[in-house]
Amino acid sequence: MEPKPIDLLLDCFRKMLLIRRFEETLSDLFERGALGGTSHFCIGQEACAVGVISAAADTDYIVSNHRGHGHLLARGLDPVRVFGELMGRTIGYCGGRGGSQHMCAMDHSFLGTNGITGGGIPVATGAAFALKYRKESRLVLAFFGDGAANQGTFHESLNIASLWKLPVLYVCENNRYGMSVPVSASTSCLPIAKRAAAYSMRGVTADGMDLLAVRRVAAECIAHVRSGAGPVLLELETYRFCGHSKNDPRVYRSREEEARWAERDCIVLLGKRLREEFGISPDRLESIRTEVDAEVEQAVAEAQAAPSGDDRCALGGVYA
Ligand SMILES: Cc1ncc(C[n+]2csc(CCOP(=O)(O)OP(=O)(O)O)c2C)c(N)n1
Repeated sequence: MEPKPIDLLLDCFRKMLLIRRFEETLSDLFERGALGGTSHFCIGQEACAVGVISAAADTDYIVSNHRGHGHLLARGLDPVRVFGELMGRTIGYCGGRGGSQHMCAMDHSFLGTNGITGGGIPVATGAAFALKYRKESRLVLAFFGDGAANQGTFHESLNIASLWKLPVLYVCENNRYGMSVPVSASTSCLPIAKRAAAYSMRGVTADGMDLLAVRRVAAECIAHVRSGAGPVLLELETYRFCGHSKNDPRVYRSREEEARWAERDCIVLLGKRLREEFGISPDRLESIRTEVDAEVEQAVAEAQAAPSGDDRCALGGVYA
């Protein structure tokens, strides 16, 4: 039986909180020296991942980028195993070998995060070709940033996907910056969705801070793609509240600009709508928050207690 619309929205709210708490906790772990290397957090962009992925089927493929924890958790992956992967534990989705930027979960139709800017776009396009070739009704969600939309891979992929009417929804999370470069200084054509016209395909822009808007527009795009009418380019206007990666003092933008975007925090906006339009009590929302906080704390403890990979594990999956 289909869940009631309000239950779906509450689940979206819960997932957005889970992603936010997960990323904040990860940031703390780095600061305390409990984790090495770096990571890219998606704090602020939660409505994009949750809105699009909740509008798709669980069997639709996902291809993600370097900022992929939100996409993984929105698909319903186990936070213990995502933390485990980041900590190099054998319980991680790739046995702890992949880490943040090389994490896949084939049994969740998650084809992987990807550290190469724009690198996932042709992977998604190839997967869409395979689906069409096999006459499957599934489609591919390809997530990438505004910076990636300036890579050759973006243009090559959209061209062939449109020509061959491949079942792929290209989702550009325009968070206004590629590292320190504002989109206005890097991109000749704005909004980015307008570029779809160059490839005779549909291009749509939506408010990436409004979960309900993202879900509604994504559902329309997905229906179009699944009907066989060809790919769609969906651009979501959003903002990363954090730096590009772990050590980024954000000298390239003002605190005033950040404060303006913080007023449109997608979690705060959804909470407000759930209370005012759907009659959900503040207590109920607060108890979801408390549950999520406890779940994340428990997930970190379980992942930390799990065994680390050894030499044998490191060589697993090496065939030649
Ligand atoms: C081919 C390639 N060039 C450069 C980089 C370095 N790099 C890592 S993330 C990033 C910015 C990507 O910006 P965007 O696509 O807008 O995604 P965002 O980080 O904003 O989510 C760059 C240039 C890279 N990883 N791969």
